[in-house]
Amino acid sequence: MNHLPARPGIKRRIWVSGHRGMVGSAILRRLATEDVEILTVDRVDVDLREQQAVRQWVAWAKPDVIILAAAKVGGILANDSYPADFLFDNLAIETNVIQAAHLANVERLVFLGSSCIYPKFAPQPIKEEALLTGPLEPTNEWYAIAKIAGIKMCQAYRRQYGRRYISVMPCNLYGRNDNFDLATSHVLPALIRKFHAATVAGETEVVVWGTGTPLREFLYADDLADAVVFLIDRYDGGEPINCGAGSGVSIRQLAGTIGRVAGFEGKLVFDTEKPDGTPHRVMDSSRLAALGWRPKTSLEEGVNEVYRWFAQTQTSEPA
Ligand code: GFB
Repeated sequence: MNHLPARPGIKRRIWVSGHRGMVGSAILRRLATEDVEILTVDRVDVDLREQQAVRQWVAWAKPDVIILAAAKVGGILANDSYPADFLFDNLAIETNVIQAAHLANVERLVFLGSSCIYPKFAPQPIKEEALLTGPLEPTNEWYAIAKIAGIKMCQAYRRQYGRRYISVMPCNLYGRNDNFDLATSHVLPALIRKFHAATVAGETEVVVWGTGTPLREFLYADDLADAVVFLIDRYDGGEPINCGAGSGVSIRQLAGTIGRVAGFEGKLVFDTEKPDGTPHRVMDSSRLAALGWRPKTSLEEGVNEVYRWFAQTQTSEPA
């Protein structure tokens, strides 16, 4: 589906920052179906935490649109273990890219945040208005504070300079090119790795962190990519806009789904020494639905796809 019509003879230039990550790579796949010019730059050439390097790159590349998908991300344990890195890296990336966009007169910018910006006990499903109405979840408050600052950067440049920069808040995401490292990943890729390893080795147990009761909402990264491209020309407000799958599942249910996909027949063991994090986190995405966008991929379909992709990378890796 084409969302970004080009003016005759002039292609829009879109810089996807973080193009090697799960979200950025999904956005590249999505933009490949549009008549646009895609710009990317590697981390070795421009470290987004370096202000001067970012300013120079944006001034030179002259994008019409920036999609700010670059971020330091990780699961509950990584967030809890590296607060300084999550706070500094994300603040630096956001402030550098958004200010450089303004200085270079970039027309549109889409900043990607996270559902963890909302208070730990926000009423469910969480509406955009819940922002800054209560304390954050302690395991990820550093990341959340940085992402809230990114929303505020967009709002401030919009208010002071009339910049048309917007913020999109995705729920928990999963997809190809995710981080599958058990110590630092999110739950879905971790469970894909654990169930795959257990099935291949014929093990009878898989360890799931926490109590299994927390509720999360999982969106396929390719669906998010479609929403981001959709929103570039469909939304122009200062308030963040939620982008979720529409319903939540418990971690126990998620483990059941992944176990089924993997063909695992053993039992689940819950390690309650590990943190649960936010008890319930499901967003209200009716603002986005009212604009005419809905996700296409069910959790079962998405998990199937990512499981097959992951299993393939395991067999193709040299022993
Ligand atoms: O995805 P996750 O690491 O982060 O964990 P959050 C979600 C839930 O899954 C927690 C449980 O209750 C975990 O205890 N879980 C069960 C596991 N087994 C595992 C496992 O093997 N690995 C992991 N990682 N979790 C993140 C934030 O919160 O959500 C980030 O830390 C970000 O800042 C992201 O906002 C969207 O969903 O709790």
